Amino acid sequence: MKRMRPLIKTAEYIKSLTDIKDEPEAMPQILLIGRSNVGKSSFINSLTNRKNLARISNTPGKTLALNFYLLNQNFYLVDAPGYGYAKRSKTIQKTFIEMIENYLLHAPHLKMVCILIDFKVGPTKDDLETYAFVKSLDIDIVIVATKKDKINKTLQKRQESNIKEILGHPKNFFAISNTTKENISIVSDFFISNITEE
Ligand SMILES: Nc1nc2c(ncn2[C@@H]2O[C@H](COP(=O)(O)OP(=O)(O)O)[C@@H](O)[C@H]2O)c(=O)[nH]1
Ligand SMILES: [Mg+2]
Repeated sequence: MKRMRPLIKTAEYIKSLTDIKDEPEAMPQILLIGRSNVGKSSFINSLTNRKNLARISNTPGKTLALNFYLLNQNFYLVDAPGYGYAKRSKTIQKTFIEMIENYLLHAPHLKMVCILIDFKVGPTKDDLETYAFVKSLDIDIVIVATKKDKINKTLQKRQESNIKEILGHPKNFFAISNTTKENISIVSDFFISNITEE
């Protein structure tokens, strides 16, 4: 079998910020959002084929910052803190929402929002609210369902249809696994072709 060459050739952490006006060098950006523990950090590591570029944790951190990772020297993956973290105080939760909304509304280089949902859990209320909000903006969206490996193979197709149904058949949808790496290269390809076509 022909081995595919890695699509993401370089990846580096650039900086963390709370206000988009402090963004690094202007380049296209893909924002990753999802609830805490959905597998966002693992997804960044899978895409970049690195074990520890983004920190994987069972205990969601309290830091509220947008983390910028530069890929292939030509676009950023932006890791936002997870939403729906129950232990977060009301004040911090408010700051979090303001930071994300401010970014979504005022980031000229934001090209796409990638909403991560848990394949096994399906879309939560928070996921659906986030999806509705992002849909109301003029920006491309891709849904990535993580942890596909957690569902028995024979039930995966049905689960995928259920999720798509709940989401109203999104235009761009991928179910992936950070454990088996299923469909990771398809998502890399999707990111790269959508970010560079202008
Ligand atoms: N089985 C399985 N576990 C995963 C997958 N992705 C992430 N995890 C696990 O889910 C937990 C949270 O992952 P993390 O990447 O830190 O989530 P984050 O809070 O969204 O950044 C960790 O224990 C990961 O090992 C996946 O695709 N399959
Ligand atoms: Mg994380």
